[in-house]
Amino acid sequence: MPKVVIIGAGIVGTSLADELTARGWTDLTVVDRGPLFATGGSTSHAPGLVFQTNPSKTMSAFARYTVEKFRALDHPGGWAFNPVGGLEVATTPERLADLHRKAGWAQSWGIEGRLVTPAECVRLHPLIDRDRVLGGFHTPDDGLAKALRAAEAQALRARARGATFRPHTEVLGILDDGARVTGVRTADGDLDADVVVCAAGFWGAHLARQVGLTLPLVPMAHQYARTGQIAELVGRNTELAEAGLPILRHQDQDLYFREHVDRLGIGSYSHRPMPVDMDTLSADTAGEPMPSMMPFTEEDFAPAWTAAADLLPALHDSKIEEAFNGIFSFTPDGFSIMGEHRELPGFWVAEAVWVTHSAGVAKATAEWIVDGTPSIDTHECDLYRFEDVARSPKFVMQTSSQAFVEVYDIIHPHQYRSALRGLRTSPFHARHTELGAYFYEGGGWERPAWFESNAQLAQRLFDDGLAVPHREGWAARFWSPISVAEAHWTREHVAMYDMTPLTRYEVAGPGAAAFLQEMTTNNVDKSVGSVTYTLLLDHDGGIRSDLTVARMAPQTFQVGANSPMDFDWLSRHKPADVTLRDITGGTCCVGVWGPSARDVVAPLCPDDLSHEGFKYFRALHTHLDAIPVTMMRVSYVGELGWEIYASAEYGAALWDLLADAGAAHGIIPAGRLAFNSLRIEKGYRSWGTDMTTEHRPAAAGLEFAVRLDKQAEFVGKAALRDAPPPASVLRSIVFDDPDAAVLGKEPVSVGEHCVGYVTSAGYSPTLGRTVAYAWLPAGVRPGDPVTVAYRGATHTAAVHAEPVVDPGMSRIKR
Ligand code: FAD
Ligand code: THG
Repeated sequence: MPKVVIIGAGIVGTSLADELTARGWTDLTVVDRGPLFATGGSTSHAPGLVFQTNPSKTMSAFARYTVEKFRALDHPGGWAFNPVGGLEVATTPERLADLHRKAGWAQSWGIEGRLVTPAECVRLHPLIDRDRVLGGFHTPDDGLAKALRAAEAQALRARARGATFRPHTEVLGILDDGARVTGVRTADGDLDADVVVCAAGFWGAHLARQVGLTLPLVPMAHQYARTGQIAELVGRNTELAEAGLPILRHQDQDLYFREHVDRLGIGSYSHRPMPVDMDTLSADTAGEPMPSMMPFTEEDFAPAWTAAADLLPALHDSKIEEAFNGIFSFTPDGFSIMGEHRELPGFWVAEAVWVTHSAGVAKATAEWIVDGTPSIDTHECDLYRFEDVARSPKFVMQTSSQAFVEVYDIIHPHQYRSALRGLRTSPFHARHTELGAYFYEGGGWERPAWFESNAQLAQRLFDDGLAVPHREGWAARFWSPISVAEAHWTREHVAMYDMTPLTRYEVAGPGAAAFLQEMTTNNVDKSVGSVTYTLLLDHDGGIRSDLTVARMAPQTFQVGANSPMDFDWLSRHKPADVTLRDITGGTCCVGVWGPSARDVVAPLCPDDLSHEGFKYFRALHTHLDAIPVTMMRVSYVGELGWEIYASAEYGAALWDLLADAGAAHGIIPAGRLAFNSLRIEKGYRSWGTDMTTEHRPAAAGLEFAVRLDKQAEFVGKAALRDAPPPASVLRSIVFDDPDAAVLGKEPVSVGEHCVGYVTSAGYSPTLGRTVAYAWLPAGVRPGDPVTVAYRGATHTAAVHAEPVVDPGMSRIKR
């Protein structure tokens, strides 16, 4: 049986000890630098509010599991979870509208919740000033976690199964034998281990750095205060129950509230970000009750107090009695950090986890460690989701501070970071700027969303009758009708797209072909010049990514991938006779697509670009004019044309060459919005949004990329053989109203019942309607009507046969 050491006996470490021992891994020791179980970490003072609704399906599922588990925990001291319910109030019209979006997420992810009137808000929480609120969102299954009791109850279960808990044992170092982790060093001596899990809370980044691992988290102070006795609360709660009113959020003022018997606790995110300097932590917290508590800074709390009393007038007769600046972890994207150190097998992290998600994260981590694959999609929390640039101290600090400031803000799904822009630009960036590109940010890259230079063309097309949806407000943000014209023009003429940010690797060496055969689902061991669409699966057959694999030489492949997690996955499995190199940054790519693409490119190329001379899904090293390029006849937008790659130094010349040659054919630059609309109407999925490890190929409509008859025993093959038919499948739906827009994650209903949710959506220039992908029960068939709830409106739509556009492939294969 493997020997496990868990560093940290907070809510994460104890929950993980429970989950691992429950799976039979009972040779387990949990060490903590503090006493048990009030260790002095963040868990020791967490007020324990658990709001389950989250834009992320995974985070909501983590929270749901935490609630379910804590409700059933036994502790002699009393409850570990008090299901008082949750209430969020809106005091602005924007927030009220946004509560509809939240209600949508709740419905999509299966959390009970409903919108309530101001009168109902007051009925649920009588301290609320009726005149302040415009409405609320009530979630009856939310509530309070008693974090310390939950930690102890889980620890006791683990101990009963054989686990040991060692207080006052600080881990000073991580031990390894050059290949794997072998244990930890403490002041009391070394502890052997095959698996070490860092669950050290905000101290974790410090520990991980010792083994060369950057955990992008920032310990931040966050203010929490308790009032004196409040007359209106006297007699409402017993000491044991502590609370009866729902936990309350007032996000317009960055505040949350809970009862402590006859007092109120108030948490505030309205203050400046207060990152904690770990080098001076001991000095800064000297004299405080715990090492995770900084002295209270009253002036930072003043506006919060005023705003709190505005909402809850009973506070006017009260004052703050105790308060502190508590420390916990913030990450650049608000997600936790989970996974195994690639360079030091056996060293795992479960970091930046709220009490809310703790049991869910622990369960997934235990499954990952014991079974090799978590049963839930964890990609948003993956340790290796960060681009290199996102690991710099400056980036981590700035984006995590931003995440703190925005924690209760209304964030549009297309809203991109404003700080630290311009870090990664393609060689076409100067041209894009001249052309009036509106830039989105993705993976650190500047990506044109549309081009103002196309405004006149768009106007002309609209004047000539091209339909354009009427969008205003939320759906019109980070959007432009120009994108409709760009998409339409691509289908009618030709456009050029910056594909530089598309992640690409070179996989080379004597073992390259065999390696890719073993890692992916399709047959990639084909002739030089072949391109194959193929999938990376996990061991359960869940989709980890979709790739294009181009064989450029007998032992050299170019792989088009999706995220740094693909690099991580391939690296972990790579044999010694294969090299893997990320070539994204040193190269650039422009997609030239549309019916006139050949007319633009062929005259520049010495090779035969005819349909027969350069077939669909083939690749070629060649030249365009004097520029060395690799061309791939692949089109994510579903048109005739090529992805044209070059070494980065040729980029500017390549763009100008294509723009000049294309002028006679009306070539335009086009952006991500058009790109996205076209790929959706063409039926192409986007990994991470439309499908994840939660889905097997058949469910996602990607079985065509799986060759079960392939000789290689590729990763996931066995699981697919045994897989039952999928219960839900990814479908295309088309909205009836030409102006209907959805943005993703909206609940989809058949009749009265919510049966699924939207993943991504775009306005189809071909149909003049929004087309979306949605996960739906397998029994819901093309032609069936559905409804989609969008911020309080209900849109009707119908399931459509796929692909919606060009099922015969006549646009591409000509
Ligand atoms: P911790 O509880 O900090 O546990 C980590 C443990 O590791 C500590 O016990 C520490 O002593 C130990 N350790 C560290 N380094 C070492 C070492 N080298 N050797 C041995 N042991 C070590 N979350 C919610 O979900 N809802 C809330 O309402 C909520 N409110 C909050 C309010 C405040 C004021 C604060 C500060 C946080 C709040 N949180 C809330 C966040 C929540 O408290 C934390 O995210 C959570 O407790 C983290 O749990 P953990 O087990 O990862 O960390
Ligand atoms: N270009 C390249 N690589 C990529 C992408 C890309 N890798 C990541 C991501 N995008 C992969 N996604 C897709 C999705 C669909 C297609 C290509 C990449 C595609 N599909 C054809 C179809 O379904 O009709 C495949 C047909 C076939 O298998 O022959 O073209 O954009 N380089």
